[in-house]
Amino acid sequence: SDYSQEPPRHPSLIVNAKEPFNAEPPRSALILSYVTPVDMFYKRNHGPIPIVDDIESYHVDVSGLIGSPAKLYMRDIRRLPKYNVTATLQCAGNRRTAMSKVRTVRGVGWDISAIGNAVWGGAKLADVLELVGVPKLSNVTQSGGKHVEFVSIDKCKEEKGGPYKASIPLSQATNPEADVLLAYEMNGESLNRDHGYPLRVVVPGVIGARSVKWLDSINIIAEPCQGFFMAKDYKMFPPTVNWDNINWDTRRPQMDFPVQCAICSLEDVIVTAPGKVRVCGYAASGGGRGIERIDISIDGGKTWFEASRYQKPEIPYVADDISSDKWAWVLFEATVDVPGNTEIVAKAVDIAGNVQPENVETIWNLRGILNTSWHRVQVRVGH
Ligand code: MTE
Ligand code: MO
Repeated sequence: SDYSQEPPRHPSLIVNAKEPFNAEPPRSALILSYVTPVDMFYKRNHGPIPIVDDIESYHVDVSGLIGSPAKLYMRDIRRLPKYNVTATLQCAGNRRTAMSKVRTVRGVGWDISAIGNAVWGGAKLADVLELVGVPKLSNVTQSGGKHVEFVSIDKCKEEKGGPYKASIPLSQATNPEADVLLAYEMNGESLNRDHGYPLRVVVPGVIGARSVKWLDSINIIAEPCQGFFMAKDYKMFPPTVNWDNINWDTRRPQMDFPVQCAICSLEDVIVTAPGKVRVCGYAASGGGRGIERIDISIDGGKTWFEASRYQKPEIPYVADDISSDKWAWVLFEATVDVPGNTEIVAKAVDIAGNVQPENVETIWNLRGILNTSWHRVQVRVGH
């Protein structure tokens, strides 16, 4: 593979793997703004960043179980109504490093910043599919299509040199309220190469792995995509499953992400004088389930109080209304008084009442995905 033409990146990103390039911002930088700046947004790749230099001839082929195949050029996609959707993208591997401390897991290590919140601009996939003859709110096409597969331009070793791919159900793809986008803008600017130029899928509320970058083609298919990242990766296994007894077919590809939160204003272990400490972070839940509240403890989880939260600042380049913010994270804040050595904990509750699990041990899995355990910070008080 050729990594000689990678785009420039912000020097303060923490690089977890160089080739393919995988990097996240320092946790303290992640919460400086509600909308994550593009250069500070985590980058998760499985191969070299493709180069699309002829935007005139660039197009998406739509085929499979539809009436007739179609070719969509950028001008066709830009002609459709444009939506700005504020959505948090989170890698299923976020917080993997902490899970690997329980027992070894396989995968790129991530601290707590494999997540970001952006305003994605583009056409709704439901409109795109309607344009090629698949009506809104379809569960199945006339020829039996039930899933929408996205195939990329990039090449990755897991696919034996083939492209990255993923699929979502047709019912989600054709539902305008699911806000699935073919996005050509990120935070009001043209998408950059790292994040999928010229066109990427954004599936709000779902693990990042399904938001295929550098879209090459769309296939309407009968069964979920059998690509590596759907069939042999990004599945959640119980703690008893190991590399000797794993049977990938027993589990569904992970789609929605569970309720999550993390403290970003403090490192895992802090040394401080007695007194006030600012506890700030993010909370998000998948499937369009917003955040109900964030609980903070300064005694390791014995007693709790509620953090204050905010979600809706003015976003200048979004004309009138953000069509919805149910896909977006909330940032939270609390100022606490630390009496002595202790553990600060944060846990979030989503609008369905789902709560984060107390311990990482109970959700340990061999791929190290979906570490959503209570986020803990050790406080050592010095004088
Ligand atoms: N799309 C392609 N074509 N290739 C990839 O490697 N990585 C996926 C997804 N889409 C990937 C991809 C994963 S695992 C995640 S978490 C998100 O993209 C990351 O998107 P970002 O790099 O824009 O943050
Ligand atoms: Mo990911």
